[in-house]
Amino acid sequence: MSHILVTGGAGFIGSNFVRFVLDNTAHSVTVLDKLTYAANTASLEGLPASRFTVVQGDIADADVVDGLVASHDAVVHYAAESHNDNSLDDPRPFLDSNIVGTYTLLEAARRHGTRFHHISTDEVYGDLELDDPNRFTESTAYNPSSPYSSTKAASDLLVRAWVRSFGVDATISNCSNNYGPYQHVEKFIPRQITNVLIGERPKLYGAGANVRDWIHADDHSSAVLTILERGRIGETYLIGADGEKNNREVIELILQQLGQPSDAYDHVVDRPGHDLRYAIDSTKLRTELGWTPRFTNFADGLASTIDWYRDNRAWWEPQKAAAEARYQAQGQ
Ligand code: NAD
Ligand code: TDX
Repeated sequence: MSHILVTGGAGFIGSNFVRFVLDNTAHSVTVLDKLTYAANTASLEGLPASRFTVVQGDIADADVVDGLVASHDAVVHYAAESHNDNSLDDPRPFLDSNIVGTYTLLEAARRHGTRFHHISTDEVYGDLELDDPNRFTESTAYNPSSPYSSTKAASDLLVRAWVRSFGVDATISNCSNNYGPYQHVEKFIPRQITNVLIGERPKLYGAGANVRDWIHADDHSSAVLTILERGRIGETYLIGADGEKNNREVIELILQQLGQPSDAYDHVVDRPGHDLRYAIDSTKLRTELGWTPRFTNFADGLASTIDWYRDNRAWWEPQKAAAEARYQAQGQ
């Protein structure tokens, strides 16, 4: 049995991993989270107090980080500023949390010999043409586009350097777009579901031909636990579930599943520098570690996500007005 420190555990994917670990293992978990606008402690309600604690703190605060890293067997590092649109508006918090925060954690892992797993994104590889037969693999060259993805790329490179130069016991995973319950309403899928639920029209950036490779957050969590337990130190694993869909298809499916006409959405101003397509080849993770996703039908996973937002208005309603005010200021 291990004590795992989960940074960013009050966010969307971090809280999913915390629930997954507590449900499926005997490990105990401490969450370290700054509780930014993106966090929601309601996502962690009802977890067993004997195996679970939350510490509010900044991963860039070396004093807080040192004691926690010293007293845990492993760090799983999710904490980050995560939203591309916000990074276009104000990049600075992305540098502080994603780069300096990761550096601070790595230094503590180095001092204390603590196992470290770094959570990253497929966006570090830039984007693909719609008709490119290739998908991203572990050997694709880094080519990030946005302030967000460039800070995530920087953090990955720091981890690789700390493995090679200082012998830190680290692994990295780069995952595609996640969906599921507990995702902040600023993100694409929950924004459109909650728009329909409050009588607003969904908002599609540009023509909506951009492709994202969707994976359910539960499948991301099972992959991360697999890598934490059996991954080879120093290795990178790509996580994906063959879920490519363009944004227009996703909006139309959401509208259909909510009983609306499938053209009842608005086109709004496109994201500057908008990546065209992401696509993951997860062969290494599947063949080397035997991982497979459980959610292989996107329409079914989306339907259960819609049910969750319909049944959990108290979780998302307090975020909605502020998120939409930010979009309105950007013409989106
Ligand atoms: P999120 O925005 O929902 O959650 C991020 C959490 O990190 C929040 O709880 C926030 O309070 C916390 N945090 C931010 N800065 C912090 C700091 N300085 N110190 C401590 N805590 C801090 O994000 P998410 O979608 O759950 O993403 C989690 C991780 O997964 C990120 O590293 C992101 O890059 C990566 N990722 C996300 C996706 C996706 O589709 N959402 C896909 C691949 C990878
Ligand atoms: O209202 C919208 N309309 C729209 O068309 C919003 C919010 C988004 N979009 C488009 C932009 C993207 O093509 O939908 C797609 C998905 O957008 P986001 O949810 O903002 O995700 P993305 O930019 O793809 O990044 C996500 O996946 C990779 C996460 O936010 C990142 O943290 C992760 O690294």
